[in-house]
Amino acid sequence: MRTLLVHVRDPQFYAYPTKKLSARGVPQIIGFPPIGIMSLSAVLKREGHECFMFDQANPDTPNEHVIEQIQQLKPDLVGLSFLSTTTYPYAKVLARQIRSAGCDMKIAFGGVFATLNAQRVKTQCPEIDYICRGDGEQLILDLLERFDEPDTVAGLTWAEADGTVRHNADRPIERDLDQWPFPDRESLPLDFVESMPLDVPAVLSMDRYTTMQTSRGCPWPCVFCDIPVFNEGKWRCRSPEHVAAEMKQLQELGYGGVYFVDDHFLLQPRRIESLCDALIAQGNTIKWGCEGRVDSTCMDLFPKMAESQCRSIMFGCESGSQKILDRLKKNQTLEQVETAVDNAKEGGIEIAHGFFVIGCPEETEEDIAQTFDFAARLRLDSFGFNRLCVYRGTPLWTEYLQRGVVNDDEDWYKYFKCSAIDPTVLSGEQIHAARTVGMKKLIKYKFRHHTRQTFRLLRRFARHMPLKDVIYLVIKPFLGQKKGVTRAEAVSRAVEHVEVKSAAADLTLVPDEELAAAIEGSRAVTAHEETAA
Ligand code: B12
Repeated sequence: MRTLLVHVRDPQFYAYPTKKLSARGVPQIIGFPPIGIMSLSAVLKREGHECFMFDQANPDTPNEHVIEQIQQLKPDLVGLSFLSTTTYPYAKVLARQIRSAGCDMKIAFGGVFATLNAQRVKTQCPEIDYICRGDGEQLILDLLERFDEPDTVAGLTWAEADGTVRHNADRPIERDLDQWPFPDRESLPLDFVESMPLDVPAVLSMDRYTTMQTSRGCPWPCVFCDIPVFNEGKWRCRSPEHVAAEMKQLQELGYGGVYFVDDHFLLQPRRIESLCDALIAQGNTIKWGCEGRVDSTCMDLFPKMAESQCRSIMFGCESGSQKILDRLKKNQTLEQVETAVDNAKEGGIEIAHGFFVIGCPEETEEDIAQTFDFAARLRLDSFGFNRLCVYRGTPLWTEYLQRGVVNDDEDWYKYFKCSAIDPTVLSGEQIHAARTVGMKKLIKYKFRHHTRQTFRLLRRFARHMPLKDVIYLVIKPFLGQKKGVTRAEAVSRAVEHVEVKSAAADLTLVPDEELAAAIEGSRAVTAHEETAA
């Protein structure tokens, strides 16, 4: 059968075309590749199905183009894949446009947001035939085989002819991940490069870049994360041999950077050790990066990870206040954060990155100041400070329901900065002011006390960004507010994403009837700002 898969995304959010062709002669995108649809494509092709992929990070494949292709290729199934609440508005509009162009094949949604909100999504989007929940590999095969018996496909949400929504039983969590082929990265005529201006400096290189998932899930109950619900609190992994074989294939294909998008990579010491041994034995040259908790028991393996080309580890540090760490149910201490970062640096990891959140419930300006001071003292090479947001499916959302801060029926498809809705959170202005003060202190401290480390990082930035933009990044917190968008501000916005994230959050609040116009409007504003810049 023939399937057409689209990775839906807001092209202005986390994906920037470089406006040049890659060495392979295809458009080059700064961003993460859509390994969800790439994984499905590999499985479909292995079973003899045809599969065509589109990633809307590519400015040449807007909705109109995708619809034209659907009309030409006449697939049996169109699968729309999207990650988060922020992309749901775009997926909704695309589905409606496909239907209004007269296409009548089956359409399916998949991904984390659709999984966690399946029945509501099916009710709000009657244009969609199926919501595919959880892992998609076996599900999509079963669906193609039993199109006309949707009640027999586990993990499917669909509707009877009279509109009654049916929510089939969950699919048992798949533990044997080695059975799946490596993602089909070569069929999509796009190359990805990481580097700036992403706000997650995965491995910071200008080489051909991709992501890989070596395990799925995370069992910890952090209040802001929905992954334990998506994975039923379970963690499962691929064998080290399977992962090493994929790295070998990527090396042969000319990839230079790989980021493991596992929810918690640093979990099983024996597995990591075997993987590193295999990578070292096969002469791996790909720089790789991963994320993990600071209470990992794998820290004695950091030197071996570095030897196998692990360049970066991203830690969920979150806060410099123990009170806030406890409020977020991080189950970690400030000492553990410090030890993990020290161990990474001692172990030879080039980039230790810290993720922090500000704007948390019960957080004071003093707590925010402590967070910036803590980040300054830690031996981190890079850091990101995000405003805490709340999504349906997280423990924080459940708390907000109980406190009457959100309402499931009205708010399920929205995404809120906590400061916008929770009275126990400082106001947006207070957080912004505390952030500016904290950032200034942090930058001064880094230059004074971690001088070599800071210059090394700036030099790395300068390899991938114009020097004046790097300088602007450093001095921005010291500048006052200006009117209009300067070129440097546009770059900084791309790097920091603060306004872009805000706009994405606002878009989820727009009523359905106004959605298409709002998306067009936001594109027009961005295009205008780019011209002005
Ligand atoms: C890598 C990543 C990113 C990358 C982008 C990756 C990309 N391709 O564009 C970056 C860093 C840019 C990013 C940004 C954001 N992210 Co993010 N991200 C992830 C992460 C860690 C891994 C995603 C991934 O690659 N998974 C691996 C692939 C193989 O899995 P998959 O895509 O889910 O696909 C599988 C199934 O879902 C299913 N499937 C998917 N689509 C379809 C379609 C069909 C038809 C079928 C049958 C099946 C199916 O089959 C696939 C194979 O099993 C996830 C966490 C997670 N575990 O999912 C968070 C996650 C998706 N991100 C999240 C968030 C919040 C964001 C941001 C909004 C953050 C922000 N405020 O800026 C942005 C939004 C970006 C966007 N455009 O949507 C949340 C989403 C929560 C929510 N309810 O919205 C998650 C779940 C993290 C979390 N812990 O909460 N993210």
